[in-house]
Amino acid sequence: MTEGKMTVVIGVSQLQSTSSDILSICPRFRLLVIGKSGVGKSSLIQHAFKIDEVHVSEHRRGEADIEREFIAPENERFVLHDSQGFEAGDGEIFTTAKKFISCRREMPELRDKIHAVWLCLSIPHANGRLLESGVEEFLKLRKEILGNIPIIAVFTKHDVFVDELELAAAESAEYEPAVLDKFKVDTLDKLCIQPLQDAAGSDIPHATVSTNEEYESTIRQLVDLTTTNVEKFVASEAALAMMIAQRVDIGLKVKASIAIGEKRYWRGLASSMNFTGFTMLDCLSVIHKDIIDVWNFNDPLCHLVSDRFKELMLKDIDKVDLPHTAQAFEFGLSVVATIASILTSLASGPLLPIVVPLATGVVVVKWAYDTYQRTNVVLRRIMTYIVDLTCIMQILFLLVPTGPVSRHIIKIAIEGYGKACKDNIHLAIQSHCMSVTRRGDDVLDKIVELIEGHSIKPEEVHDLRMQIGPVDSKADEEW
Ligand SMILES: Nc1nc2c(ncn2[C@@H]2O[C@H](COP(=O)(O)OP(=O)(O)OP(=O)(O)O)[C@@H](O)[C@H]2O)c(=O)[nH]1
Ligand SMILES: [Mg+2]
Repeated sequence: MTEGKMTVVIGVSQLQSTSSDILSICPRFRLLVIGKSGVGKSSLIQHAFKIDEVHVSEHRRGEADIEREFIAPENERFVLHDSQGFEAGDGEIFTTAKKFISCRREMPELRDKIHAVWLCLSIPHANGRLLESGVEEFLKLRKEILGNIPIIAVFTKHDVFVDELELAAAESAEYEPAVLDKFKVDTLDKLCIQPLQDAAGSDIPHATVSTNEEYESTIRQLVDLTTTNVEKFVASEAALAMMIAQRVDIGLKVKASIAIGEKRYWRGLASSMNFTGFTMLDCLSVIHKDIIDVWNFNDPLCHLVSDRFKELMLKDIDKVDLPHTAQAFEFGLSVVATIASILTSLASGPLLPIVVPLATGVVVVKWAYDTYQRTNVVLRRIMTYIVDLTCIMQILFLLVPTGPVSRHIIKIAIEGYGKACKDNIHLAIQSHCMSVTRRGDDVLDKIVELIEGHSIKPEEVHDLRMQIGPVDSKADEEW
């Protein structure tokens, strides 16, 4: 992915993408992960940011070097510093880490500072010790060492802890699920949370995680907690960089899309700020870039910013044969049912490429070359484009959690959206735009309402992916 600023230049004025502005201040989320060898640091990073195992293992076991910037080619929006654990308070690793943090704190630019620390700790066995003396020392001095940088204590391999307790409970005679659940909470409190708070005070944030598939929500909670703390104590640009970099929480993606949209172009829509003098294609391209940047898919061939993809997005915006009344539907479920049936038909029939009808030779709809004007039709087209694209991004989030994004999968997403709910959404926008000329806030509110009303909840993602079943991420074809 390029970091160059996307600008559309006409005459002297230009359209500057909002995401580029933010990413020029903070191009990557800079995370320091501390923990002894084998605690699960690399696995955790792999799951939170969805990077390849190859790159994780390239960054080899036991060779953590805090100074080294690790940037994964399949997700360039975060940079990792990996430190070994601190066995003794005065040890060399501890001193190196303190120096490194202090040096980064001195750096003036937000992009160079550490934005958050994950201190990874193994959950000890009964009566075992949580904190080695070096870690205890670090926690006691944390405000002095870290200043405002949020630190989150992360208890790893929660699944192993749960399995062990369940096994022990199953062997004992009085096994009762409700009692067991309380026992798990109490044990974690006694072994981890209490000792942590004794050393670091009760205000230290903590999370318990596992990289096992059915525990994905634990990683999401860690990512959410980190984002909230970064927003509060570091800077909103760094929090946005985290929302962009992470690939486990669909809710944070939607939130970041809205946050970036609200900053400039969506808000300015009805007041014709910004867009005057530009073609519709220019206006939509800058909005397109903002949204694609936020979703940060692994898209090495840049399909998502290609003209062909934009053409497909533009194609049905003016479709006239919409239903008369909108049908109620649940976005996630209806999309998934449609996509599952598309996949079944692909699997059972001959391997025909999916054809999203696109008249050959017609490059872009004619109106795309018209100059922006503040009319209800133009407003409707832009609103539709924003909502459509955000919906399709959500579908891709279900289909390709790790990427890479292929044209085949993009077409499945477009077709699935088209069949499942597009007409209803277009109808809602049409009726909104039919009435009197809109004020800016009104338009913005409607876009946000439609996006939020058609958003997939983070806790639904796992089940929806199961319903879709496996997707062949290697299959590809021409547009
Ligand atoms: N059951 C279970 N195993 C895990 C979990 N996280 C990591 N592991 C396993 O624990 C081992 C060590 O994990 P890594 O992520 O390599 O640990 P690390 O902290 O990066 O270790 P170093 O690179 O040596 O510092 C691997 O075999 C992982 O598969 C987890 O949540 N549950
Ligand atoms: Mg590692």
